[in-house]
This record gives sequence, C-alpha cells and structure tokens, in this order.
Amino acid sequence: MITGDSFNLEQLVDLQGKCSYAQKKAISHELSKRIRLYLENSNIFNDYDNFQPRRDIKKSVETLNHNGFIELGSHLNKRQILETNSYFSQLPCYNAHLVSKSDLVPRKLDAGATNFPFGSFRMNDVIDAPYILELANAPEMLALASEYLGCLPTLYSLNAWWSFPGHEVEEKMTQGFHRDEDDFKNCVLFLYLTDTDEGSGAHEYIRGTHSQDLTRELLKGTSFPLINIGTDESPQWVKVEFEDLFEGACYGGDRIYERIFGEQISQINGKAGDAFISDPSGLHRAKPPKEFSRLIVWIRYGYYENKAYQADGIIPVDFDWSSGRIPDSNLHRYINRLVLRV
Ligand SMILES: O=C(O)CCC(=O)C(=O)O
Ligand SMILES: [Fe+2]
Repeated sequence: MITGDSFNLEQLVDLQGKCSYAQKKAISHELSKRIRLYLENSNIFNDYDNFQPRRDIKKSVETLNHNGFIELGSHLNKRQILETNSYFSQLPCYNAHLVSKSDLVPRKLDAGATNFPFGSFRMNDVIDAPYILELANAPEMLALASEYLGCLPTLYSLNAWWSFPGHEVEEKMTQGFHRDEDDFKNCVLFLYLTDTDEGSGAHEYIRGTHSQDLTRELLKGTSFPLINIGTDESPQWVKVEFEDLFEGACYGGDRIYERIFGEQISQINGKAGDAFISDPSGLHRAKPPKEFSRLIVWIRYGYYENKAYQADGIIPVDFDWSSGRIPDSNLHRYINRLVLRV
C-alpha cells in the first residue's frame, strides 16, 4: 500500500467512510505527506521534474483554493473538438450520467439514447477517445492537481456523458446541488465538448463552500441559522445547523443554498473545448439543458482507490504504453495506475 505500513487499503476506505468533512480534510494533509515520502523513497520521485507546466499555475491554485473552482479556458481547437465529438457521436451511450448507474443497455444517438436525460460512455471508450487521456496527463493539469492535493495525484476516474434536453428529471442527482467527497480530498478537471450556457446545461458552483472556514465567513452576513425558504409575504423559516451543510452529499437543499449563498453561485459558461477544475466537495450542480444537448468530460484526481472508485466499480483498462500518447515513465505509470493497466 502506497501510504506506508500503518494503513492498508481496507482500513483507509473504512476511515474515509467514518470521517466527518473536517476530519477528511485534516487527514488529507497527513496522507499527502506520506505519499510524498513514499514517492521520494521510490524511483518515481526522480521523474517528477518531467512535468514543468508551461505557464505559471500559482494564481490558478490560489483561485482554486479560494473559490473552489478555476476556469482554464480553451484546451482543444476547432478541429480537435470536431474529431472528439464525431468519435462520441458514433458510439453507444448508457442512460445515466455514469454507466454503472444505467440499465446497461447501449443506445446510439439516433436509436433511443435521447429518450433519457443522460447518456454516458464506458471508461475504456473515454480513454480511447482522442485528446482526453492526453489532457488528463498534461503537465499543467498534473501540476495544478499536485499543488491542490499536496502530492502527485492519482487519476481514479474518467467519464464523458450527454445531458439531453426535454426531460423532467425526477430524482435530480447531478442537477441538484450536492457535494462529492470521493476521497479525503479530490479535484475534477471538466472539459466541455459542446458550447454550454444557461440553456444548455451550464455547471454551477457555490464559491467558498469547499471550505468550512470560508463558509463560516459567508454565513456571517445572513440570517443563518434561521433561513426563510418561503417569500417575504408568506415566509417559511427553517433552522439549519452548520454541520447540516456538510453532512453527506447534501442533496435536497437547493432552496436553502440559494437563499443563503445566492450571491456566491457562479454559473460556468463555456465554449466547446473549454476546461475548468473544481473541488467537488463544494456545492455544485448542472442546470438541466433546455434547448441543446450538452457533452462533458470529467477527469478525477485523488490519492488512492477511494470510496468513489470502489463504488463505481472502476477497473484499469488495457493500454499500450508504447503508443506514445502519454510518456511511458514511472511517474505516469504511477499517476494512471488505477485507470490504465500497468
Ligand atoms: O453535470 C454537471 O455539470 C455536474 C456533474 C457533477 O455533479 C459531477 O460531475 O460531480
Ligand atoms: Fe457532482
């Protein structure tokens, strides 16, 4: 086990399950320290110098720490977007935002896929897609994830899915505000593959809600712990404990969050090819698309075979390390070990 002999995987997953939000964040410091030590003592650390980001990432990390997300601008050109979209458009997808949550029936776009709110792709298809694995391993992204997590990241999930308009989503899932605490700490690189705005499924993030300290500050100017989820004419007051705002996935509280954090909600619009990184343990959701279908990719970075990795039943896929798509180095084999067979 990479974290040293005082933990094994089962214990670590068990610990993650038992910890509160604050405890997980505190333990992430210790965990990243141990991972750094492990890497220094192995021949992996020697490869670390291989990725020097082309541009200074300090500012981006500051923004990520402060807001919980950072927009990174365009990472695919027009030709690359066309190539990627036509690749996905020809493949069957599955009727949930994750294949493991679908009915496992493959459906193509012109053969039933759009009858459902979501259509996700198998991880091996995402890895076989052009440009995505390369983006996941781009020096800039690895440097950002390293800085945010405190050590070299581990890629534990890649996913791509359509959101189709015209569906009332009964159980809101990703379209209601929630937190994803996949690991003790984790971050996600999102890539829009279609132009995305208000009417086409923009991602929304409540700035500062990835940090309990920042959240405490935000609440100071509000009526918290009493919150009016009704109107001024017919108020409906509810009392909310601070801990309630960080308990589990936090689904079902949209009215409350909109009331107390309204000013903090950022809508992340973007063109196809635009990327952003977020800490999904902060409150976020997708706007249900009204007019146009949205295609998006997630690339998730954490520390280990965490709870989400286990829950989603992810297993590494066959990969030709001599393909030249990403460097065949100990560093890259380590980072990708949970998604690519080494
Ligand atoms: O579809 C979106 O923009 C949100 C997805 C989401 O909640 C997630 O990937 O964690
Ligand atoms: Fe999420």
